[in-house]
Amino acid sequence: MKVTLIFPGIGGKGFDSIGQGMDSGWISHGLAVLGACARQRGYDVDLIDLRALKGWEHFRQEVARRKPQVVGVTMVSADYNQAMRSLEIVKAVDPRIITCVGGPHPTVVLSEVEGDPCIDHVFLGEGEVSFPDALERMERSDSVAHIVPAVMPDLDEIPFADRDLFLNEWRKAGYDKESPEAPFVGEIPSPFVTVIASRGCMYNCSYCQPAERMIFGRNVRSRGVENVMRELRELRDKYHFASFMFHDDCLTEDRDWVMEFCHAYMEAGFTQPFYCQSRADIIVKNEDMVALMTKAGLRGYLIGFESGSDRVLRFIRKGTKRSTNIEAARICRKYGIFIWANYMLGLPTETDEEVLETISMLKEIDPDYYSPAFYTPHPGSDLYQYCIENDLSLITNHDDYRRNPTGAKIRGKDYEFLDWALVESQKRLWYNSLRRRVKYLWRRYARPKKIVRKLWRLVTGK
Ligand code: B12
Ligand code: SF4
Repeated sequence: MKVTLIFPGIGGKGFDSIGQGMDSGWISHGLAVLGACARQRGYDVDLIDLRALKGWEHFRQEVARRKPQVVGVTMVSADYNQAMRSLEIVKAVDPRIITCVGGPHPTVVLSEVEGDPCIDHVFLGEGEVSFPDALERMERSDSVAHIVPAVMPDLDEIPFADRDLFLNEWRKAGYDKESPEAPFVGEIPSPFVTVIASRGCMYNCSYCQPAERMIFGRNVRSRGVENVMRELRELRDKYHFASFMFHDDCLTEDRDWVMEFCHAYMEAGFTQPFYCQSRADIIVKNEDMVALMTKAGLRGYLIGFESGSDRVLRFIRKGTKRSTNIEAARICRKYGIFIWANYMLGLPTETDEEVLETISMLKEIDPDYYSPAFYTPHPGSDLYQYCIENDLSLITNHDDYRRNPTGAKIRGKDYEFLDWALVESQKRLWYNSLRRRVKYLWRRYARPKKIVRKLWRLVTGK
């Protein structure tokens, strides 16, 4: 049976955008692992990535040319429009094609997709077991429920994500890099890959939960270190990756796992630098873990600092304080770890003074990368519910679920002031700019080899 998976994520960079930034430079692990699972059961699987196509007509031609019997579309809330348009086109090409959707949006807002005439089956939660099981039933012409319940897979038993599903498609669009992913910051080299070692998150931030628990369950599940090492060896042999990133929501919450991984990584002779997500409180409580991670190759953390106001941090149930955020940044600087700072402006109940506190915190943190968002109410989260109950949401179209700071998201905010805050939050204090400039010049010009080469050129004129 021929199965075509569809990645509709063109909300960020649009059609024909492969290789551009995070939005168009990374694979979907969800589809890559589902593809691997379906192949393992003997199905003929391919993928259409809208980011590698020229437009909707191109998509229609691809569906018609490939003649799938089943399509599987993944859907985050922000991609709802593109996912639904894909499904409409699939049914228009051939109404006999069986259409399946899954991913965060169908799982947390089932009511928006169930019953849609273009969707035959909605898969809840993780699909590694339920999707191939359903394919088998379809092949035997047995009935499959319209809403297919989640089955949690054993993460050490499922195959590794099939990155070639993406790479092969991207190649057709002219992509010529060795791996199907692009580094997102300058200090880590290509080829680059992303890896996921665990699922779920034990924290309870109100702008995120309970959606994460709805998708991945209440408990965090980690793959064994050996299983992750085996995947890294495979990725090294196949794509010769020179750096990588853990996509896990919060890899560092399992300190024992991280310590074991760092030892295994070094013992296996890996030296490739890596990034991962973490939290300020974890960094502060586990400086020895940060030290070991640095030794193993950690180059940077993505940290959700979110706000510089203790009241706001309490309101969003972040479980951290302003002082924790600043201390975490100090520890990162001490170990030379780059900081990618995620933070939000325009949260419900946030005052202008509290926005100023976020700005002043960022000036103290002096991150290497600023990743600001205007708070965007995401379905499935408690804060979304708060916004609905208090009539705050200004989201009228699924495209607005992108949290990029480009438009008004909730009522009662002065977005002109927030636009100013956005710019101001990214201005460094003069002495931090100077320190960074000196460090940059030192790194660029003050290497003994470079100095000798320069002197040589000066003397010889060559
Ligand atoms: C890495 C990541 C990114 C990366 C890469 C995204 C990508 N291309 O996959 C980047 C930084 C680019 C990114 C961007 C965005 N992200 Co993001 N991201 C994540 C993160 C941390 C991991 C994603 C992942 O790989 N998960 C692991 C895989 C295995 O899970 P999965 O993809 O959900 O797939 C499983 C199931 O959902 C299901 N499934 C999925 N699809 C299908 C399809 C079928 C047919 C079936 C049967 C099953 C099925 O089976 C899969 C295997 O179990 C998640 C949080 C999380 N832990 O998942 C947030 C998350 C998905 N992102 C989110 C958001 C909001 C965004 C953005 C909209 C942010 C923005 N810019 O405004 C964009 C949207 C980009 C896009 N089109 O995907 C939200 C989505 C919430 C929602 N309601 O939709 C999440 C859940 C985070 C959160 N808690 O808020 N993201
Ligand atoms: S925002 Fe991050 S730390 Fe908080 S609950 Fe969500 S995934 Fe966990």
